[in-house]
Amino acid sequence: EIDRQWWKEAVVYQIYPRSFNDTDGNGVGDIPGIIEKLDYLDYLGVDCIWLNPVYESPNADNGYDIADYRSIMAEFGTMDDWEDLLEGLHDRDIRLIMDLVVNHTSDEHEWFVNSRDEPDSEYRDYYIWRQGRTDVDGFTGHRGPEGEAPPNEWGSFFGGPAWEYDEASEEWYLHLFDVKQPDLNWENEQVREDVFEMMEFWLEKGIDGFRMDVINLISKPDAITQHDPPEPSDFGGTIDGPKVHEYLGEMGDRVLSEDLLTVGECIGSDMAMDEAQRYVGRDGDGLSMIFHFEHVLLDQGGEIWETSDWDLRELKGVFSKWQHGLQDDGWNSLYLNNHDQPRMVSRFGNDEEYRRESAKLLGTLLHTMQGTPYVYQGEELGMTNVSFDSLEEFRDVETLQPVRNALESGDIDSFEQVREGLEANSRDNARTPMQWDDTDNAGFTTGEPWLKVAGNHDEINVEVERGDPDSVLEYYRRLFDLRDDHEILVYGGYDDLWFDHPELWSYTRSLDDERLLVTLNFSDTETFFEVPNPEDHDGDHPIWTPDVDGADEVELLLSNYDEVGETDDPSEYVLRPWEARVYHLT
Ligand code: ISL
Repeated sequence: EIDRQWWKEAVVYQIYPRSFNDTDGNGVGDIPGIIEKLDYLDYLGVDCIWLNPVYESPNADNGYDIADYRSIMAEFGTMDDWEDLLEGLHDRDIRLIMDLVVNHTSDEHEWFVNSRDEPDSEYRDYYIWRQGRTDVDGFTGHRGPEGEAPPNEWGSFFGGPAWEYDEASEEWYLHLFDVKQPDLNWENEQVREDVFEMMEFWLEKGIDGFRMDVINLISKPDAITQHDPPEPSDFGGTIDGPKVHEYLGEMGDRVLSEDLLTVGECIGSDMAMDEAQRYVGRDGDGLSMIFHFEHVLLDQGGEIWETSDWDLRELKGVFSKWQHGLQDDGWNSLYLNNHDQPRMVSRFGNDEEYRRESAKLLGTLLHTMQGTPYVYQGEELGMTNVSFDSLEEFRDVETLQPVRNALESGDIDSFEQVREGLEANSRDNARTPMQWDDTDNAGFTTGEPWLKVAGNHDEINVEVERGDPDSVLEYYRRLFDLRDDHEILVYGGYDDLWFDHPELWSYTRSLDDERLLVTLNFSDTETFFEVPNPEDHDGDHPIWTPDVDGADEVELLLSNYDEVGETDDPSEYVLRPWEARVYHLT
């Protein structure tokens, strides 16, 4: 029998408030701006909003550096505005999940201010302070006073060392991200208690769950206390650290319940399925789902400006692994975009000649897998990556800092040298203002936008797409409707069909006697599809052969090209460039 949950059936829409809609003309989006667009969200038909951090913050990392967990960033509005937003969403049957950022705080959070300035206070141990090393000859990295080396050689995710020296106390604190994002010490029971109370504060306000930022980094390995450090940049045991499940289990017992949507962001390049199940399985920590990174790392290189070639079979392999891995125990999140990722259509599709087709194809993929789809603002319009003419046009710390470091050290000579890579990879691609209309600032602000507006906003925007039956926007609305109408899309099992095909991604979904057949042509050319002969199949995955003649009803549920005959034989046909088809067989 099916284990039904609202969060399995939901489509989640992610709002990055800074870039969504500005009502006061300061060039920064705000909460009243989201309220102004409630009817848009209602028309769109999404079920839940994930709101990126809106808490008080000095914005070293756009709100992921929180100075006060219980108040709203003044730039975004007030707590009253936030409460109006929650009410407006709930009135429209849209739920709200909040970003929970508890691996680190801002260095301006009063816990850290006390921790740094009052080394004898109870707050010292809220963060991770260590002595430096004096006995390291070969160390070539950044050193503290008198040549002291940091406690170990970890580098920050944003470039440079992960330790910062404090002159007053002559110790170093750990920051896996920016120097203004000191890591909390989860070993300290009082830290955990304060975090859980803060979560209760928001739950009592009526929110429907949490998206948990880098939650698999909260438990640090013993290595940070040892003077035999891992290689530079090797975080070793920080990922899925030794006590992460103990801490999350405690959080589960204390504050979480099954009716909440909880999604843990878990960084890392290759998670074993039994580890995944410790987070989301029946006997796991009780999270609804996690965000893993395996698919979005396929085209990445070592540095922020480095890319690597990806192959469709690798992408299929990642999805297939997770589809099968959590099919019977656990649940998947489905995403290609978020505020940290370049735009999917520029990455995995063709953002020029086949922008519409490929945006729809990728949307089809995300909404016809087993799991909960996450749609990031602008994805529903087919928004693309942007071009940046100089380093000054970027805003993101993850882009700016490593490039500045590399320019300074001479590792690179100029912006031009890394421009192409940054244009492919930078998180700022995702953060350009939402495109509402074709006016100068795309209807986002009457002021000067905090980050440039994409040049193509005159053709890609809500106003032109709304009501246009061929638009990406209207197609996304159909995808949401389809999930509402067909339980098989939510709960059906997944099987690969013709897995080793280099350009075609085809699979089936099955629930009782019902079948779906999905075929996606990931190429600029026509590609022939036929249901493969099971005898030619290597047998890695069970294969289902649609008995087309035997089916009572063959229905073309969805296609991203309009002229497809409903009577076309679904067992073999030619797919046009970036064509996607979903057949329903009963
Ligand atoms: O790995 C990344 C992109 O592929 C990084 O951009 C990102 O830092 C990582 O995914 C962790 O992300 C989360 O925590 C960061 C914050 O900057 C991101 O915006 C957030 O989503 C630190 O809080």
